[in-house]
Amino acid sequence: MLRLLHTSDWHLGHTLHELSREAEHQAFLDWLLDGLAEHRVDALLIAGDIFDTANPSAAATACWFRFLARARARFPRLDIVAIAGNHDSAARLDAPSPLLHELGVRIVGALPRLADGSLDLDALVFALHDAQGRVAAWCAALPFLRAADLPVLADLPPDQDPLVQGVAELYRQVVGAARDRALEDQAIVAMGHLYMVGGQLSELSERKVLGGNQHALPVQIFDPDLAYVALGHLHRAQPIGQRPEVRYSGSPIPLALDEAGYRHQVRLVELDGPRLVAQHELRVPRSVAILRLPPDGAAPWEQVAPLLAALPAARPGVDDPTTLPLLEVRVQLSEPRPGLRAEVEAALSDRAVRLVRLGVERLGSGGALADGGSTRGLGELSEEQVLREKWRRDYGSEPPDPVLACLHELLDTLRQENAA
Ligand SMILES: [Mn+2]
Repeated sequence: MLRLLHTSDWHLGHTLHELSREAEHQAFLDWLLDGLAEHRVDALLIAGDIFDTANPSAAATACWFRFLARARARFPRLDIVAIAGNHDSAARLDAPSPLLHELGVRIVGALPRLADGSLDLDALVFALHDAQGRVAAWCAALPFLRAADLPVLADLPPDQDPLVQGVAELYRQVVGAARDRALEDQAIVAMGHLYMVGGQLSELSERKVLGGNQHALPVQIFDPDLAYVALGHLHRAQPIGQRPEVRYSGSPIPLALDEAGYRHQVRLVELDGPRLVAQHELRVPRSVAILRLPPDGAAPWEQVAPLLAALPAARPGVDDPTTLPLLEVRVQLSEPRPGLRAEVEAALSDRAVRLVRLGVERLGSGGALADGGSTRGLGELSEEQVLREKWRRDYGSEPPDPVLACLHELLDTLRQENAA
């Protein structure tokens, strides 16, 4: 029996509308270490996007190394394999490899090649060991692939996409090398950071991938003899192509406000001999709450204000400011309210929350003046007509008289100044 724990898309160093996620990441990593013990995990697979940016902060880098050091100290026999995602700098992830290799941590940042240009398969295929220290599986790991990583395939039929076939060819080579090494009772596991056909995006938080991998890849690039495929890139956990063994684990913490209602997880995978026998979702506890008020979408300020007033009061000196709930406020406007942000901030000044976003919804269609039916140019409209049109678009109503009076007063002043 071999127990794998599959996770991805940690995005260490992530900020949500400029608020640090350090406390959430730390809580996740503490929970993960305990989970590795509780579930007697033999191998930890981290399928890319370890960091949020190619140039992670010192704090994010320290968090990564601290995790690896603690995992190694606590679980001397745990196999750890991590690949680069599209957010990671491959070179930066690889840099400490000589040191980490000595600690039994396998990192695949850039695609490693030998002097003759062929893949360095020994740097892409790793033995995974069971609790008795026997090799129980082989892991074929490819990092996020860029267009320049892909082989140029001669004689490709015109109906075949060269990028898709290039990725498929690399998996053929690396999985083939794992097969060459595997005995009959040893499983083969693959890892990748890519966008698969049929994958469900979390609307706001996955960066559109560049070059070769903006193409969604068909699930057939993974042969049916693979016991499990640990994928990264999509932030919601899901199997692909009705193949329960081809899986995204999703990210462990919410990376966008629209993930507030989604339960983040890591995957616990059990292999027996060459076969997958069970997999479980391990839900990651939410260490920092995400609140959206009102919960069902924007409402007029008069309805939102009491909701904010009802939030728990701040307890200075008692609350840990880094773990206070993150709050999105959604207000519907039927007319301009220039002081809204100040009003919201004042309402929250003594509440135990952190404002991440103030969303404003206007009642009108919100289109630009040029959209819409009118074929008249701006020069053919009077100033008042422009204001009326714009107001209708934004608020779905006619501007109130005092606003129109203000406009005419302003125009009179301008005309007098021009005449003088
Ligand atoms: Mn990601």
